[in-house]
Amino acid sequence: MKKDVEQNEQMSWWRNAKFGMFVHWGLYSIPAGMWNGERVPGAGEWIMYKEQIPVDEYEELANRFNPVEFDAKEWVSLAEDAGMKYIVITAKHHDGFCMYQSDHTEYNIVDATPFDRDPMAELADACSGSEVRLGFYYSQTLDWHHPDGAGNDWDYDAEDKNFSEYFDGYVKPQVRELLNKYDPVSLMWFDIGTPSPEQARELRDVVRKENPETIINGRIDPPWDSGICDYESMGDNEIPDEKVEGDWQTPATMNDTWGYESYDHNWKSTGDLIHKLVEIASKGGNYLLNVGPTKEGWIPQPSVRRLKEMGEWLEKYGEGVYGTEPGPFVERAFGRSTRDDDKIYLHVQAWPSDGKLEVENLDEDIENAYLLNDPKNSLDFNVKDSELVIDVPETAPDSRDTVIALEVCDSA
Ligand code: H79
Repeated sequence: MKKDVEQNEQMSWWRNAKFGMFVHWGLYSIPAGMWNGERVPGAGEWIMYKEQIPVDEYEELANRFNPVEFDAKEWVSLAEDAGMKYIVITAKHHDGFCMYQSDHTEYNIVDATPFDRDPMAELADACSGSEVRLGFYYSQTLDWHHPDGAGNDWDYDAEDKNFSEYFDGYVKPQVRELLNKYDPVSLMWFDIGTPSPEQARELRDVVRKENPETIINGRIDPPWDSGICDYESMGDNEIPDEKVEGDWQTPATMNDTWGYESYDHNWKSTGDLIHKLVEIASKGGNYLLNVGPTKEGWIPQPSVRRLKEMGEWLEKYGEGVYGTEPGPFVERAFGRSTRDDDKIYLHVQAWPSDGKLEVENLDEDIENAYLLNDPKNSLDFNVKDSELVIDVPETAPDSRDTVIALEVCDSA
């Protein structure tokens, strides 16, 4: 499923990045999964739709949105600590509320809330003083607030809707506005597909015209494989079984929701998250891992802890992730592999109990082997038939994933 990639050069930072932070934050963070005292099952950012909350009533949430604990610098430094190279945040999700000051609607965080600050401007500012790039999620098709947007048939009669009016008169100007106002926007993340390929192309052209370097994700594109985008978007939390040619990304949650839900404690362990990052890298992809900040502007502590632990792991073993490509094999009993031009990285997740790591059918000339956390000390190894056997310490330096670097002879 090779994508017809439009921009090779602009993609290079993203290819190297491998790991980004997704942020779902909006009015839905206030009810946090509860409506009229009851839990609403499913993802928190869908609450307006699931409860068919009338626009007038949902709008009232804005009067109470005052996330005074929001600190853009802290979020960006958390991303840095986690080893994440970019942030993609909801500028507008399906509920239609704009998390930035827009000239095209007053239904935005600056004009409609007591908070009276523009968190997107603050984030853009914080990112500009860091290595972390900024991207925006923008719901281009669903908009439950706009009378001509798709999805809300409890307030608006579908027959009265004029989607082109919404798309041409509102979506395109807002996308232009975002790209202009928060320049540079490194990535635009659209969702669920645009109704027609023509509209997807037009929207792509709006982005290209404002900033040719902005990367566009796969969900701008209705069939998702006609090459209107710059990379393929997998389904939510979907990791493909095998390696995939071309550029792709898995957007994923740390628990079972994108927007904050007060009662969702079903957190994946740090080990599981590291395994997912490595699995995605080993298949050539990019991991966009979500946090759902609270109505106060806090990133939930369980997320912070996991992200910091991932960052500590990446601090030691990141060379086996960033800038890598799929390795010589997708999966072995002990773990996975990635590679770059002169090294293969073995991600050992099931440590051998006898101090011997056996790697069969590795058709490469190995010159040197060492643990990435201890590069000065080479590991002894020998090759018999086509089996490589490496002498490794008895206990795993990291029981979740220890990376062994194999320097390979330049065969090119
Ligand atoms: O932003 C996150 C989701 O809100 C968004 N994509 C990720 C990144 C998304 N948009 N659409 N979908 C996901 C598909 C949604 C399906 C469902 Fe439902 C929403 C299943 C349950 C709630 C729609 C409403 C189908 C049943 C009820």
